[in-house]
Amino acid sequence: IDLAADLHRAMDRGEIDILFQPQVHMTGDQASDRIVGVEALARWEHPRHGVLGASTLFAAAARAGLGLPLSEHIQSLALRRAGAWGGALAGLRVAVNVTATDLARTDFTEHFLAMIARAGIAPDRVTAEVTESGLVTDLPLAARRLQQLRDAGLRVAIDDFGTGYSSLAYLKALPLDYLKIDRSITQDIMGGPRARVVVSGVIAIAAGLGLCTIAEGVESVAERDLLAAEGCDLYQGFLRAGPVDEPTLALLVEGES
Ligand code: G
Ligand code: G
Ligand code: NA
Ligand code: MN
Repeated sequence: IDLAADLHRAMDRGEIDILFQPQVHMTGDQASDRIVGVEALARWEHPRHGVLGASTLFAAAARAGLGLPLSEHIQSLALRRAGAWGGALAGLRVAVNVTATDLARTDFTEHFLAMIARAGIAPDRVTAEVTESGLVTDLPLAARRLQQLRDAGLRVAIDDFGTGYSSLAYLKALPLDYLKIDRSITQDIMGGPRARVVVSGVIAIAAGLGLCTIAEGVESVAERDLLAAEGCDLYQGFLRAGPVDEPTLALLVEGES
C-alpha cells in the first residue's frame, strides 16, 4: 500500500487527528498527583486502513518528501486546539513534537513563533519536544534557535532520552527545560538494581543541569512510586492515561478536583 500517495489528501480532508496524552506532576502520594500538561500525538484516520500511529504516518511522509508540511500541519492543529481550551483545560501546558528537520530550516524560529501567534495560545503554555530520533547536524545552530524559543517564553524538552544518537552531547549543547526519560528505560526499572542505577543517574544529571524530568511509559503504581522516590518530577503513561481526545481529557482533569 502506498500511504505516501494518500498523505496530501489526508491533510486537506482532515484525516489527521490529534490526541493528547496527560503529563502528570508527581507529589508525595499518587492521590494528589495532578495533570499539568499534555503531549500532542498525531493519528491518521485512514479511510481504508483504519487508524495509523505517528510512526507509520511519519515514515509515509518521509517517503513522499512531506515531512516538513506534515510536522507543521500537526503542530498548527495541536496549538490551535489547545489555544481554544477553556474550563478545566484552560491552564494546561501543551507539548508539540519538533523534529531535527524542522529545526534545520532557515526560517524555523520566525515560522514557529508565527504559528503560535496565529493559534492564539500564550507562548508560555507551549513546550517544544525535540525528538532524538533525528540527528541534529548543527548543534550550535539548534541551540541558538531553541534559545530564541525560550526567550519568547516557550519551554524546551529533549524527548526519548537514552535512545537517540548523542544524548549526552545534546544535553551539554542545547538549552533545555525538560528531560524526557524514554519508555524503554522506564519499563526496565522494576527489573533490578542495574536499571535503577541508570534511572537514578539520569535523574541526577538532569537535576544537576537544572532540568525537570518526565518519565515516559509509566504503567504501574510500583513504577510511579519508584520514580517519585528517585526524584522524578512528572510522568506520562497508561497508569494515568494513553493519548485521549479532548472530551476525555476534560473528564480526566475534572475528575481530579
Ligand atoms: O503515538 P505513536 O506511538 O504512534 O508515536 C510514535 C512516535 O512518533 C513517538 O515517538 C512520538 O513521539 C512520535 N510522534 C508522535 N506525534 C508526533 C508528531 O506530531 N511529530 C513528530 N515529529 N513525531 C511525533
Ligand atoms: O516514542 P514516544 O514515547 O513519544 O511514543 C508515544 C507513544 O507511546 C504513543 O503512541 C502512546 O500510545 C505510547 N504510550 C504512551 N504511554 C504508554 C505507556 O504507558 N506504555 C506503552 N507501552 N506505551 C505508551
Ligand atoms: Na514526543
Ligand atoms: Mn517520546
